[in-house]
Amino acid sequence: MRGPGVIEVVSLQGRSVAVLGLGRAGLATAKALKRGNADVWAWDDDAEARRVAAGEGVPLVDLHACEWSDVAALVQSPGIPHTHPSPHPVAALARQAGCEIIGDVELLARSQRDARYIGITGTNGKSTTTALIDHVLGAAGQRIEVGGNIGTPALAMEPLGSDGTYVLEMSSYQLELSPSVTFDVAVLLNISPDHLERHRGMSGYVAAKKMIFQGQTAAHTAIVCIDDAHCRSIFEDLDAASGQAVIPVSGHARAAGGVFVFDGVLHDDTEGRAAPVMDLRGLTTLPGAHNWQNSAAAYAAAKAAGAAPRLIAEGIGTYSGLAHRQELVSIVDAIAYVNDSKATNADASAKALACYDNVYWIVGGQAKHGGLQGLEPLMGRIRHAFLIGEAAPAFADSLRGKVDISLCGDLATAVWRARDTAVREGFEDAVVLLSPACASFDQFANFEARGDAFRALVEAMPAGRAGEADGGQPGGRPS
Ligand code: UMA
Repeated sequence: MRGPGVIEVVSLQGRSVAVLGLGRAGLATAKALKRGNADVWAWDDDAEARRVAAGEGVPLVDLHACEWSDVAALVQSPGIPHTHPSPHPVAALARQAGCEIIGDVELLARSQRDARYIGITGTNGKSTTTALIDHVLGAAGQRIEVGGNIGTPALAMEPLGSDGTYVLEMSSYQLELSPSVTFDVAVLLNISPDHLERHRGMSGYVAAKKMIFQGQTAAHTAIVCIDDAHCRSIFEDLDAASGQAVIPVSGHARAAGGVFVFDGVLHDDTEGRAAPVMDLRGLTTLPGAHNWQNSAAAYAAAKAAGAAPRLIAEGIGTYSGLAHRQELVSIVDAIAYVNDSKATNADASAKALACYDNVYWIVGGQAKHGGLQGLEPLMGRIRHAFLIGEAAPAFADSLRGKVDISLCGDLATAVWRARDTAVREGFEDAVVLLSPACASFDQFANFEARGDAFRALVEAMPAGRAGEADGGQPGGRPS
């Protein structure tokens, strides 16, 4: 249930507020501040972004060369460094002038004080868990707005009163810029190395993730997945401090007093009965063991937010999945086509590869540090790898001798060759999987554009055995 309206940030009415970065988050911030009658000084280092912002009525001031003594706050886009590896020059000027540096979620919490807040963080799975909580609570009849790192900027959501809940995916960047946000329900999924240069190493990254629990008291709930050592230690600290309610969650092992998945069955032990709730095996929109962790965390969060267990289970069962994350695009001639374009590193691709037995794998793009490292145990699942983009020659070297490979250059060639090969080999449960383990920027604007291109190619694919559609030429494409 969604109501109409726009957020006005009135807490800075009449004050000068600097906004740095005019992407999605910054533009929404500048507009919400302007609606609340703040004196907005907005800036982006990119001339095109400034041109777009000016066209939308956002006042521009060069923040590199302005008078900082009267500025009440600097609101930064989350991706712009304010401490490490080195502070952006504008952040350095603001700090010198004693001006607070915050992000859009902080402004949301200051302006929508009556609403409830659910925050979700973790290295992997946070978008899926956020979307799942949104879906489950929405299906249970609650008034929900969903945003944050998942895509909709915090200040582009609608205003909510005490009957509403913001469900926010929180990146480590956003957590660092939200010094006074306290979540009624806070979820930490997992922690593995990521964004280390921005947090000055692993301990800084873990500390940023831990901020999801800041300010919580007995009225709040902390949900911590205990499947990795960092999160287990955070759980133990919170549990020992006995401030908020602390619920342990596991995607693969029993978690006393918490919510866990064992042998694919979701269990609820929060009332001391370890009651089986639902079988997660066979949910095609939540494939793989990594999604068991996401489902268990979403169940725990929705229950803490007051939804009935029966409605939560129904909601998990009817979840339709997120685009670009193991998204089943279509089944053509008994071959499944799966779009996992969001998998921009080997760790993310590993999770998808582990879900299928006969994979025709489209991989490549702009390689990340470590390349395909860590994927060796999954090679038995790959029938053939179709290599695209800049990374193709290096990936060919690392895959040669382990799996069959084809150098395809672009995505369209890879899709059609994968289709031909899968049809010809005739394995049961064959999957053509786009899971690139790479950034997209060498050939696409972003991972969404890459996934959309894959979807369009699959949707344009006629049924009928490969090669027959164009008169029997193997590898042929329809016009
Ligand atoms: N900019 C400068 N100076 C700089 C660097 C950047 O002016 O030195 C400007 C850029 O020109 C750009 C703007 O700052 O115009 C920032 O744009 P952006 O694309 O980085 O950010 P937004 O469009 O505002 O998107 C942000 C989040 N981006 C990042 O955290 C990098 C989005 O998360 C989020 O969905 C969106 O706000 C809405 O809340 C994306 C992301 O990549 C998905 N997140 C990272 C991740 O998931 O790993 C953390």
